[in-house]
Amino acid sequence: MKYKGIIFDLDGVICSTDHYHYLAWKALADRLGVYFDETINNRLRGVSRMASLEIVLERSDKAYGPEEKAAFAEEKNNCYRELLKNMSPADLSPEVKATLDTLRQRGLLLGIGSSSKNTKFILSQIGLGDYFDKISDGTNITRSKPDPEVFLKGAEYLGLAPKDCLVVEDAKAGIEAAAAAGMDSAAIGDAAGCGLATYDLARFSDLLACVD
Ligand code: B16
Ligand code: MG
Repeated sequence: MKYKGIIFDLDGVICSTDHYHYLAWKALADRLGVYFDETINNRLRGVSRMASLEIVLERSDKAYGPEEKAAFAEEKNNCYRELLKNMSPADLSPEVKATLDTLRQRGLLLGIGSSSKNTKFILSQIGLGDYFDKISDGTNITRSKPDPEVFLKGAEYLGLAPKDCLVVEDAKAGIEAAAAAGMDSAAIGDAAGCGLATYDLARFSDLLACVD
């Protein structure tokens, strides 16, 4: 085996919450009279909540202080969490679940490395509440991807050296974070083709060929 563990990004890798993020940011932007569309939403992938807010407010004529910004982020998150209640185990693709099960059967440790502070809620919504061996997420980091902190903590929680971990990511910032952590990476979706990953995946199950 090339690796002892795999650290998965959550949003865009295990499941898709993009549309819910979009709807919640759009509701805030509309209330503030700020233009927002799907193209701007794509720039928020893998970016922390406060950094996402800064991107949303780029189109605003008004400057806001830290307290107003904290309130906006909370407003967006409350709306987002309401929308996440619509998620269910049907939002976990059979291909993703079967691939995870196979990786586990092969003896690999499986962890999460996500920027999201809603990781545990999302995992429980899609029926994976107790599935992963360890979770490193937005609640235990101080620096966002492309900083390697979330993956280094993930490896530490799994009890593994960085060189024994493979990261799976859909955001370029996440692939950069894996490289900065000294870990190989597999890019899927948006990040595939960025030229920085160890492997590019056309589909999730292609991961099985990367670990042999
Ligand atoms: P939250 P990931 C990221 O998750 C999302 O891709 C990004 O769009 C979001 O802003 C960020 O989590 C923070 O999420 O507001 O739930 O704390 O891709 O790193 O799993
Ligand atoms: Mg992601």
